[in-house]
Amino acid sequence: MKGQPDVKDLTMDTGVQQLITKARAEGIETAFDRAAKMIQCGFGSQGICCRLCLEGPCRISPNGKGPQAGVCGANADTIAARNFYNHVIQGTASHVEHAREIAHALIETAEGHAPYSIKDTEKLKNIAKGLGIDIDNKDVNELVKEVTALALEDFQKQHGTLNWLKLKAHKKSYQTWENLGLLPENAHAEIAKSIARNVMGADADPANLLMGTVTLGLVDGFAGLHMSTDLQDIMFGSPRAVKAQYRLGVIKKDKVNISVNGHIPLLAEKVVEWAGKLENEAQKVGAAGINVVGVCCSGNELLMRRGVSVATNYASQEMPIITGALEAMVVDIQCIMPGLHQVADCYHTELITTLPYSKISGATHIEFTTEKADQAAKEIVMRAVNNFTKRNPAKINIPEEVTEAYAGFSVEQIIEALKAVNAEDPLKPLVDAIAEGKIMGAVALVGCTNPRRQQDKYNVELVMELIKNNVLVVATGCSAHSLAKFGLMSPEGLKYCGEGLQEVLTVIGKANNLPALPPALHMGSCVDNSRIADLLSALASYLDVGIKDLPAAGSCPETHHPKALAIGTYFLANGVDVHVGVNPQVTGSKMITSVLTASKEQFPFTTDALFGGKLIYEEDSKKAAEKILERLKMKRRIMGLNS
Ligand code: BF8
Ligand code: SF4
Repeated sequence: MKGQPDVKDLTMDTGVQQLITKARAEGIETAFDRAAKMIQCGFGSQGICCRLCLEGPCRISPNGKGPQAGVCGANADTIAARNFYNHVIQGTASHVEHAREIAHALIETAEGHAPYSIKDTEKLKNIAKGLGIDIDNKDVNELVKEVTALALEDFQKQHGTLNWLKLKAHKKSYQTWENLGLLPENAHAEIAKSIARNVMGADADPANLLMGTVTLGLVDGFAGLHMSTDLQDIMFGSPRAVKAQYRLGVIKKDKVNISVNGHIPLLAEKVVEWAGKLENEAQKVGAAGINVVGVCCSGNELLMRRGVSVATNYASQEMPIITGALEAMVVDIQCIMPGLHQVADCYHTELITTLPYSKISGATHIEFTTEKADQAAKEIVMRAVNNFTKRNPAKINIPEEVTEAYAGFSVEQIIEALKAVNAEDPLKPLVDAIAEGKIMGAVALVGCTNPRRQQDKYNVELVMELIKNNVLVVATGCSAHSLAKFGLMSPEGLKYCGEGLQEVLTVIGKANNLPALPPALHMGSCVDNSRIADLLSALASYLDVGIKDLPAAGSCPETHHPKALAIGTYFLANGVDVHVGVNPQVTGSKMITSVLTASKEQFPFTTDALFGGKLIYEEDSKKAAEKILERLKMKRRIMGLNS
């Protein structure tokens, strides 16, 4: 079609380019083309459009020439603060609901009502001990019941603070939050309070609204991210290093292909299990077997624990369907494009929703409950098998490329790898390398891909720049997939690293029978950003400093989801600098922009002054890398290290 952008400008992934071209030829519109057509609202882009009541919508004029307050008198600062808060509310609610689902599944498992088992009893015992539970003479099911009772208490307790916050928070961060009166009470109450205070005519003090946002960021971190990861590890096992395949070439022409897309691994795990059990059914319809592939964070969950291949990440989630060889796309919740349905309609692919509160009109709905997990998974796999015969061979076009890369770097795995270098004091080699300047610092690449940005380019460019400057990189979410595709999660990526980092990765790699560790370590899905926090917390405790003192930062160059803002708030509250490469929609307020992005020397009331970390908004990856490096060096100087 005339006027459409060149596919090369939409994504760096040649497989995705191939399929956007195919979709265009078939008259199918994808997210990339929709994004190119979308006219962005200038007011919304700057966070100064308010739709909180029916007096509005009200828009503040950013150039000062038009209205400077909404009908009720709310100014740009209040409106931008509320909009930011609303994003964080949405993100937090998503993660908290994820954690609650897993807690319930664990209880049902312990009570014998759900067809799952407890895979990591070691982690169960550690978490139980950390929560203050006496573990002596108790069997696994008793311990699960006690641990999950304390998890569910975090959704209802009326006094004190979250059990998971007490379990996981670094003591210095805890002190800061307590001193500022920011400790959350219970997850559900904090979400409800946040909605109530953010409503028209309630809290209108932008500074106070931002403090409320931080409390919610803590809820996201502890009752969302940490709780989800911990309970999932107990149930499905803590990840260990795996070699896996990435890119659309993991879809196999001769097999029944099923993709899982979403976040909560309860159903995805079962789909993999049933795919294994029903191989013979696939052979009956002429297929060579059943191939489950991952998309987005469900993909990461299966990848980390089972080495399941990842087909693609967020922005290109429609592409597996466009190969013409996908029999079913199974989705649960979050980051699932409603547009999948329109694309699936053009093929034989069955889009299957599974949760009662997350449906897409026109999709097949097979309700998933933990009690009936086996029935649901079996039905899904059988539907996919039956769909194999409905393929249109003329429409099949699967990109060939596949990249091999490592994943599975839980904190447990990282410590294990370090123990091969120093069994008694595993963190010492890492800390020494940081002190000697062989490693300049650590950056977590997190978040998404976004159809508005050239896919993978910004994630990859930023990391290339960082590792060249000896920054150790860990990654989660869809951004990890970007890095894997371009060789940064394999020992071959060593050639892109600076000398110091090369040396350290080689020593640790060799001690673990690898030529080197990959320059970027895949730590999991988005809830697994908790693993990054755990690693930082362990390093801070080892050095007897705060997390805020470490030369560490987070970065999401291609993010799109409110969850990323919730996660970012949690890391800012710990004093970790957070870079975003996509407009955070607050720039219409000088005050909010300053609080979040100015350093403590520039402005007295900033997240930098209060917590020790600030937001860096920079769309250009090279410039972002420079800004991140500058902050890492500043933190090194404060710690007395050479920069
Ligand atoms: O939680 S990285 S696009 S799939 S929001 Fe979504 Fe972003 Fe992917 Fe996972 Ni996270
Ligand atoms: Fe307008 Fe105020 Fe209503 Fe927002 S809350 S829409 S600014 S009147």
